Parts: sequence; structure tokens; C-alpha cells
Amino acid sequence: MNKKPYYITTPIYYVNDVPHIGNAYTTLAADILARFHRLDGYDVFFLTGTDEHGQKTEKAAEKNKTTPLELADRVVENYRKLWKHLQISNDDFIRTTEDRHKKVVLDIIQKVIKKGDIYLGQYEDWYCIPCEAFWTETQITDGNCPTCSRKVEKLKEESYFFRMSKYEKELLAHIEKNPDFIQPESRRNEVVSFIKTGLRDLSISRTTISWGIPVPEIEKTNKKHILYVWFDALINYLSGIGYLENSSQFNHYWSTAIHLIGKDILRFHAVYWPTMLLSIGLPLPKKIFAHGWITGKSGEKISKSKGNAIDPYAVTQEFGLDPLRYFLFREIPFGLDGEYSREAFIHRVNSDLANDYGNLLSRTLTMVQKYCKGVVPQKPKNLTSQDQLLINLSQKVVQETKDHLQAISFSKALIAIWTLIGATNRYLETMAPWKLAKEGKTQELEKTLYLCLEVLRISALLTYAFMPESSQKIWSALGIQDKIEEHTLLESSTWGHIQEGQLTHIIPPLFPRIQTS
Ligand code: ME8
Repeated sequence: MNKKPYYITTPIYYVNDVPHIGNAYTTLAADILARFHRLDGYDVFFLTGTDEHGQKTEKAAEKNKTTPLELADRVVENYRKLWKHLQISNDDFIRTTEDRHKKVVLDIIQKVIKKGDIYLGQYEDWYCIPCEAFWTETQITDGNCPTCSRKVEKLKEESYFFRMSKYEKELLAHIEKNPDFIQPESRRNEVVSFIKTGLRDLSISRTTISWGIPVPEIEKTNKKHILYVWFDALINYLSGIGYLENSSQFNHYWSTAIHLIGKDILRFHAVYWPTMLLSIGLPLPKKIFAHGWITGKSGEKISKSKGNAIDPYAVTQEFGLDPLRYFLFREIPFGLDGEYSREAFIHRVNSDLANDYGNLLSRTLTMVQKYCKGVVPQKPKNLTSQDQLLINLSQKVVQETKDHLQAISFSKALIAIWTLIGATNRYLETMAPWKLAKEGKTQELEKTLYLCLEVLRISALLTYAFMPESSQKIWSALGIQDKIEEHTLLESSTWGHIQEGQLTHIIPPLFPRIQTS
């Protein structure tokens, strides 16, 4: 059977500074979707990378007394190292300084030129270097960038323009016809009102910078034009899956593209990018999802420049990786802003992971050891309505998890999984295997433990995308020899697959309680 394609991307990050928890947030979100869809039988391509050209990198290199490429080479290693540390399962990593990318960019420019969509003009307005964004007089506030609130600079230079205005109506029609194209809905509304104020043509070259891809001469001019960094960067979504070099792979994945981004870069993705694609006649991506900020205590966006950045290494060293992966996606509804706080983190780990999930695992394994010599009991036959309720719930939760992750709603998926974990803890309390043992009710005792083991197996499948390492440990503790990723939800998430007679193992607490003194 041919697997269905699923193409998921993150923004390609700037190389002016080391990565922080905000960049990790988007990349972890993409990783959860990639892992879950692989398990759900999709043929996944997960792309991330770095955005290396432009004025921001040029200036950072100057400041560091190095060349832009040397700076990029160094910072890229930091990204690669962090992604490995966070167990990111990307299929490729694209750098915009790679030949495979630059070739595609030049090809796209030629196509846009051929279409008659580029002309020479004069740009006279404002520019924000940290955001690499053009702004008009009416968009800036007190001389500051409306996105990052930093000083903008006045530009007046010759520039090539892309006829973005030409695609205004077509883009609006696409957004209206495809309600899921821009998500969440609030972001979609924002984009629609922006387009309705009237799209201007986009300046796509700079003559006052040198670090970037040179634009081929289109009209007679003495100036050397360097391609605007966003026009260059957005094309990574094509070059990263082999637009020129591997057209069968490209065609397989492209129309399923889901771009995960932060809300700061919505306009580039939901307006510039689709109009570029309309110009060259490519289908638009399936979805652009713009999430909110991870904020500090005062509700301020966490960023390097604000000095409130959180170091992902420090957090994982203190609490472990999976608790971080769990916390970020359980605590903050994806799409909204949410505060990163140490207190909330500790509370989540202690209540959801240690008390609920961890306890269900350790109690079940201990009792299986004590009452069944660690061996998985026989698949039970005489089920009560209470047993059946739990089994039905497990199947309902599998479906709900799929639906929520299809809708990119991580916290709802986790809430659903935890209803199953909670119900199973209550089931265990009610059935009280320790009493059944005393009363010699072996059949009921074994049935109860079988049900708990089976819920744990299904839960491990469902939590795998969020917490790969811990879920695999649960899987192995249940006595299953292979890797979770060798399975699919279709064959493994239905009821009753745990093998009777297989040997379970007691393992040290997976999610130890964090002591707060
Ligand atoms: O914008 N909370 O790169 P960038 C949540 N190179 N997410 C955050 C965050 C926070 N506090 N801070 C950063 C660029 N992010 C361009 C992208 S794509 C063709 C080019 C995440 O290094 C979020 O995804 O500034 C945001 O959009 C991205 O990092 C910006 O990364």
C-alpha cells in the first residue's frame, strides 16, 4: 500500500545568535507531528534548517569580527547539536548557503522574471533589521518596528520589485475557499484584513548589503542587487525537498506542506510566500499554522535580545527532556501565548507525570510482579460492563488523539490521553487487586492487571510522539522487545495486543517527583 505523504516544516532560523527555547518550541511541535504521523502510517518528510543571508547576519558577523559564513558555520553546529539533544527527528536540514538551495532560488527568480512579475524601481520607506522587514510610515509606531518594537531605519535605494499586488484577489479567494489554509482563525482574520487594506508590490532586492544571493540583471542598471533575504529564505520549503534535483520526491510531498511558524512571521508566510507561488504557478501549501509566544513572567516574549531567554540545556539537565516536551505542549494551548514558569513546570510534572502516568505504571508493574510473577496474564474473556467501559474509552481516546493532532491541537490530545490514564487509575482503585488476591479471586485479579497493562501499552503508543524516550521505556517494561516506531497505530492501537506470557520488568520511577522545599 502506498503511504500518504505528510510534509512538515519549521521556520529556518537566523544564525545571528544561539538557539533558545522559542526556536526549540516550534521545532519540538513539528517533531511531535512528524513522529505521530509516522506512527499513523504516513510517509513523513520533516524539514528544518537555517536562514543565513541578509543584513542581520552580516551585522552579527561584523560584530563578532568574523565573516558571515564563518559565523553561520558555527551557529549551525549549535542548532544541529540542540536538535540532537532534544531528539528532533528531522529528515533533512537545509542551509540557505548551500548550492542546492541557491540553484533553486535562481531558478525561481528566472520564472518570476519570465512571468513579467519583476521590475526596477525605487524603495523609499522603513526597514527593521532584526525582523528583516519593510514597513510603511503608517505601519511603524514612534519610529519603532510594529513586530519587535525596535528602531527601524529609513531606506532610499534602487530596488527590484515583485508585483505582489497582482495576486491580491487570487490570494483572498484562496483563503476564503480554504478555511484551514491559515490557522488559528484569529491569524487568518488578521491576514484577510491586511490583504484587504490593499497589497503593495514587494521590494525584493537591496543594493546596500552584500551578503546574499545576487539577482541576475533584469533591467539596465549599474547597481549590484542582492536578493531580499525573505524572498531567498521562503524558497527553502521547495529546495529542501528537491524541487530541481528530485522532482518525483518534490511532487509527492509538496501539496501536503504544513508550515509551522511563530506569529511574528505570519505576513511573510501567509502573504509573500503564497503570492510568490502563484506567480510561478505552484500549488499553495496545505496549511500555515502560526503559534503564539512563550513568554516570561511579565507576559513578554522570550528572546535573546530581551535577555530573558531560557536555555534548553539547563532545563533538560535539571528536569529531563520528556518533562520539557510534555510541559510545553500540555500547558500552553498551541496558537496562544503562554507563560513559561518554573512553578507551573514542577506542578505539571508532579501531578500529571509522577502522580498519574508514573504511578499507574509502577503500581501495575509491581502488582504484576507480586501476583503474576511478572508475567502478562491471559487475555480475559468474561468482561463486566465496567471493564468494557475502559476498553471503549481506550479506543475513543486513540481516535481523539488522532483528530486533535490532525487539527494541531497538542494540549487537547494530551488532555484526552490523560482521561484514559485517570480512568485507569480509578479502575485500579475500584477493582483493588490487593483485595482480590486476599479473597483468592485469581481470575478477576488477572483480568484487572491485564486491562491496566493493555492501557499502558496503548498509552505508550499515544504519548510516544510527545515523550519518545519515556514511552519506549514503558513499552520495554511491558516486555515488548521491539521499538515503538516499528509499529503503526492502525495495527497496534486496537485492543488486546499485549502478549500473554511475556515477561514484564519493574523499572525505576520514570518521572520522579520534583521536590520543592
Ligand atoms: O524569523 N515563543 O527566524 P528566527 C515561541 N529566519 N516561538 C518563538 C519564540 C518565542 N518566544 N521566539 C522565537 C526567522 N520563536 C526567519 C524565518 S522562515 C522561511 C525564515 C520561534 O530565528 C518562532 O517559530 O527569528 C518564530 O517564528 C521563529 O522562532 C523565529 O526564528
